[in-house]
Amino acid sequence: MAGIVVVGSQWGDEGKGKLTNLLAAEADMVVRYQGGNNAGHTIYVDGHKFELSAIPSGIFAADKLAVLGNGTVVNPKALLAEAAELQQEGVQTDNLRISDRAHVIFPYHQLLDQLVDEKKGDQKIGTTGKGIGPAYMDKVARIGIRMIDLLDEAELRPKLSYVLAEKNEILEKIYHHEPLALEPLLDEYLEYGQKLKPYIMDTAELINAAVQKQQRILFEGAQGAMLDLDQGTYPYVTSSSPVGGGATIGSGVGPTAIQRVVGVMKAYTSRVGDGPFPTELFDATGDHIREVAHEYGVVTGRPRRIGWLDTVIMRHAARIGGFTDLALNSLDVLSGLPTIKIAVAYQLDGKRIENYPASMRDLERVEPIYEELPGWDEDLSGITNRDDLPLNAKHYLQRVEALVGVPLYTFAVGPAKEQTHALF
Ligand code: 2SA
Ligand code: MG
Repeated sequence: MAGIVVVGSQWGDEGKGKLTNLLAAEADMVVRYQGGNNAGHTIYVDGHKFELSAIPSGIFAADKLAVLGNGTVVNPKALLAEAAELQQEGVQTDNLRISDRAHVIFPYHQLLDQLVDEKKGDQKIGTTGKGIGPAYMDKVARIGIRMIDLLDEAELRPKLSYVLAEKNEILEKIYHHEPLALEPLLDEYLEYGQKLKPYIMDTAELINAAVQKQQRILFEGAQGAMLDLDQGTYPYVTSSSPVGGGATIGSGVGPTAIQRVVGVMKAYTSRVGDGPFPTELFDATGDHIREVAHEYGVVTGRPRRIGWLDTVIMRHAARIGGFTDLALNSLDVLSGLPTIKIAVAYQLDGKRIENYPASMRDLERVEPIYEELPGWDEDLSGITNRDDLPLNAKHYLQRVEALVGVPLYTFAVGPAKEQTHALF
């Protein structure tokens, strides 16, 4: 292994952090390549629960580098606060590296994120409100400010005064919000630059040097395939590319640096935020799963929407992401359900469709075609071997592999590291 990418195959919160933390033990470097502090990765280390948003899960292994690649967006204030929290818990953060080319999230991004989504009314995206979309907008519009700019006032001042004037006009004219002042903002961000200076560097050079040396690099995706800007349920997506391919652009390596793509999935589906969700459950089963699995947003605390496993989206995710393996989490959550459903296709206007439609109107109208499997009652939390699973749970895993068309690499029966079991 040189490059392995861990990606979400649903709408995020599949348990990627847990798997990356596990795999980090064997990696030399963990790299985040997209997104920012909209991510919420829950990780248990020695029985202690950590919730990471801005920092890569690799941070817990002091001898590995935890890298924020050029494709990420960085909120320096949130990043420093998260690092301070980790330090308080005894986790050192000297192994953090931040790309000099990563874009910076400013307070106006966060303000606009919230104001724009609010204004959309029933068309809102339901963003995390962290300024992610507006920061990527500025990047694409070529008016973004990068980490490197925070290290040089002569660079930052003209850029920030131009952008801020533009943002203030929008804030005042469209949203009737008071303008933000330049000088205090400039001072604040120059100070962040000084604090983060030891970590800011050309991370693509760092990562490519590791590739040359045949080191093991773990690329840690945030969010999931269905939130991908190109391949997800657009416009109900995030503004980056969580899919496997995003790892190359977002960290500055070529596609040849990647050998494996592990698609992380849950044994059911969850979604936080708005947008179509064909297998969504509005009944007691959905509530039961939400409570058993404690499905609430890590960043925002929002209750997550719950549904049955949908293999139409899983096949879509596997295809566009180039999955070589699947990692299935939360199998234990399904214990006690008499029947478990898996969507195998959709019905649209009386026709069976196997693929994920691009039209959101179609997607809102599709009816999932379910396969019903018998459940199991046993508590799975202590099971360490696939062969020891109850017959119906074993059968369930086989159906998932067959329907998605990708073999399972791991399955997990609980949140702890020890409850994820590699299959080879
Ligand atoms: P944004 O803020 O622009 O990225 O929001 C756009 C959509 O992407 C969704 N999104 C997420 N979905 C699941 N998990 C995420 N991270 C947190 C978590 C979310 C939270 O782990 O629970 O705490 O609410 C995440 N980040 C972005 C978002 O809901 C929008 O649908
Ligand atoms: Mg999450």
